[in-house]
Amino acid sequence: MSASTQVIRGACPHDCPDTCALLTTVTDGVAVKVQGNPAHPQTGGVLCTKVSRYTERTYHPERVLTPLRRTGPKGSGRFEPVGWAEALDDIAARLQAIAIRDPQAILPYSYAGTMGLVQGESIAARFFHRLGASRLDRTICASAGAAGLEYTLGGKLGMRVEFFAESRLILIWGSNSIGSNLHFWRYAQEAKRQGAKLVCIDPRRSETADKCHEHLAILPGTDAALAYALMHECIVHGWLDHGYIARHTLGWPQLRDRALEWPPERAAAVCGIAAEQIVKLAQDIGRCFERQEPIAIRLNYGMQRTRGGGNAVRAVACLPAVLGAWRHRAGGLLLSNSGAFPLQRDVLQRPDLLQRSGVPAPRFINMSTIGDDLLRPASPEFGPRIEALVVYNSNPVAVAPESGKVAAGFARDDLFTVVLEHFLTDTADHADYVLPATTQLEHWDIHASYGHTDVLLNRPAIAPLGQAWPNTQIFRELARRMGFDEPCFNDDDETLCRQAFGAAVDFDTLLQQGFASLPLPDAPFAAGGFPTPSGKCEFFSERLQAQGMDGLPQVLPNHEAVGSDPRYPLAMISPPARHFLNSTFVNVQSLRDVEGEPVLEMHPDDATPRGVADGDRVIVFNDRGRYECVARVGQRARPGVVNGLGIWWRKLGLNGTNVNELTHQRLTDLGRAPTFYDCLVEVRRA
Ligand SMILES: Nc1nc2c(c(=O)[nH]1)N[C@H]1C(S)=C(S)[C@@H](COP(=O)(O)OP(=O)(O)OC[C@H]3O[C@@H](n4cnc5c(=O)[nH]c(N)nc54)[C@H](O)[C@@H]3O)O[C@H]1N2
Ligand SMILES: Nc1nc2c(c(=O)[nH]1)N[C@H]1C(S)=C(S)[C@@H](COP(=O)(O)OP(=O)(O)OC[C@H]3O[C@@H](n4cnc5c(=O)[nH]c(N)nc54)[C@H](O)[C@@H]3O)O[C@H]1N2
Ligand code: SF4
Ligand SMILES: [Mo]
Repeated sequence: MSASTQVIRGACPHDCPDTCALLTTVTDGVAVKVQGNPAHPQTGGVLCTKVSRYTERTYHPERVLTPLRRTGPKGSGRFEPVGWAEALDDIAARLQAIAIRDPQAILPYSYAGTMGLVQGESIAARFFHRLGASRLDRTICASAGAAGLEYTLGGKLGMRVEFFAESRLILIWGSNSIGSNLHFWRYAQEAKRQGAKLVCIDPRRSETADKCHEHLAILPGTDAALAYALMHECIVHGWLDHGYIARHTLGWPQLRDRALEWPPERAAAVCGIAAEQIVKLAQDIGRCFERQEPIAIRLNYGMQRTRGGGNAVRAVACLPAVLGAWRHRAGGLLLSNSGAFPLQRDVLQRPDLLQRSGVPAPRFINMSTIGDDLLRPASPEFGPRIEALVVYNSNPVAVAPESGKVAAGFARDDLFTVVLEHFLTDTADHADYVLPATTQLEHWDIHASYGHTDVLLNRPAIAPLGQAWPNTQIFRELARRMGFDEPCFNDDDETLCRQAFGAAVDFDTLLQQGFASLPLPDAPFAAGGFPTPSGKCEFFSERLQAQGMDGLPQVLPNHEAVGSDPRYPLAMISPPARHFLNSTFVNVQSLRDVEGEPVLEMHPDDATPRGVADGDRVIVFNDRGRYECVARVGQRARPGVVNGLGIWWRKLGLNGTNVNELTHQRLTDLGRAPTFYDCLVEVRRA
């Protein structure tokens, strides 16, 4: 290694449960290679293909490297370079003018472009709190499942991912682990080598389903019915841990009665699969139960994007308690462990600053209905019309549902829009100003994880490219111009990293090795101790009942259930393409080359009667819009369901739209989340 070569420890910033530890090799100030840190057990020295190409993204010739001001119509993507001072002075003045009338007419829009706690919601949150802007209800991904867990287990807590390697039966439920949770899949494979059985529950025959022993290709949104039928079989056959149920659960008699209404035949009709498949899975569960072998469920967010998503998570989350699976560290369930992190959110985000804004409790705007909300006039219920948007870490024009309306909202001439970005995305194309942000290789950050239980530190590996600034610096400079003189706006990024967990995580360990494991028990609920009001796993939720809802997990039909509209006979789901991460990486040529074109997977039973052959260009449509893509006819799709793999940039698609042109803005039962996979369409040849 030459004297000018260094290796810098970092963390993958992407919205992925794996939160890998990175090692970036820097030669003469240039990042030449990004690898997985072999010292971090969860990463094991391995990265996914996407992030192995990180330098290609960082040094992409189309990176935005100076502030830009719009010169063409909104959406045209025509801009001119402008200096930082000029851009920030103008932005501050424009926001100030709106804030004087009503700061709630200003809305921040952000999500998980980076999962970093510092470049995510730290100075930005302080800024918008101090301003009194509308608050964003961040629901676009996980809030239905989060609510389902919260009402059942008491929080986003579950099995430690590493112990899946010791499980004997693993249900991979609503997750394409090979594509979106690769490091979990390594543990599942280890278990498989030790003789475990793997079962995939997914409407799509995903890459993961290919590699499991069994695949239950249920219709989207029917998971609760399946969970109840499995409970039915456990009750009928006596595969019940009576001791665990008695000591650590609430509402068993009611749950038992409800489950007995769901024999496998009834559930099979709802799920669109053979009853034998359900019976067989129940027998696998029963066999493990009788041998006292650990049974584990890797639940993931793919199964909570339909109307009943929250209740479906509740129903599935009851199973491990019924079986007493939590007694073993390799048994139970994992959806997310993010509740295990001792994050000092209020220290980072300073919601107390709302008191200084003059608007102590600004309204919430649900990010999943941004299409409608941008087009909504002022009214007593809604409040002021949205006059300004500040977007960072997100690409709503591509990722939010019913994107025709989102794009129409962003195209409003009377809307003032600022976008902090790396690239001219579909969203940035609609901005009045685009501000160049640094990437993970160029800034400090600190990370929790939703798939493992380690904290990771990210140190900058290279200097910011061009004139790019970290999000934090952009908001610090805006705060100064708005006259916000609270000392917390001077905190630098390393200080913010230290504030995130305070004394709860040893910062020296992070500085030295790049990661630190939380001190957690091996089996979180082996002896109960659920953080619910009752301290038990709540099969029956009095909190939900008090809100006028069913206290038990419900089986809810989709908003757009199959058969409910003869014009649109096909259900469409839109799970991620493996080589993109949401809409990130779509503009990285080597990854786009692998994905080829926007694809719709169809079963031959649906393709043949429509005269669609493999490789044909097709139009997918419903009342909301049309999306052109290429049909891939084969066994990945089950009959009656088409898979429109996401999430392409609209402008890189075949007709300037993407799959969200077809999705709608109706929400889930719990958690106010979008229902991307609850969508009816029809398909014809282009
Ligand atoms: N490569 C890659 N990795 C990613 C992402 C990405 O875009 N690309 N996205 C990241 C993000 S933001 C998230 S939230 C996580 C998501 O993590 P996961 O939820 O594990 O992600 P997916 O791979 O989308 O798996 C969802 C699976 O659910 C299936 N599915 C759809 N509807 C239903 C249903 O009603 N019931 C059941 N049982 N299954 C259903 C889909 O066919 C799909 O195979 O992944 C993260 N990782
Ligand atoms: N149809 C359909 N729609 C979906 C989904 C689906 O499965 N199907 N999945 C949904 C899910 S699970 C999610 S989580 C959302 C994801 O939606 P988003 O969170 O909006 O994710 P991305 O599309 O990856 O866009 C993130 C943007 O942040 C930018 N970015 C990254 N790091 C930084 C930074 O440090 N600073 C700044 N300023 N910008 C940065 C990236 O360049 C990128 O353009 O999409 C949802 N939309
Ligand atoms: S996207 Fe996921 S698997 Fe890939 S490097 Fe990042 S954390 Fe690891
Ligand atoms: Mo997500």
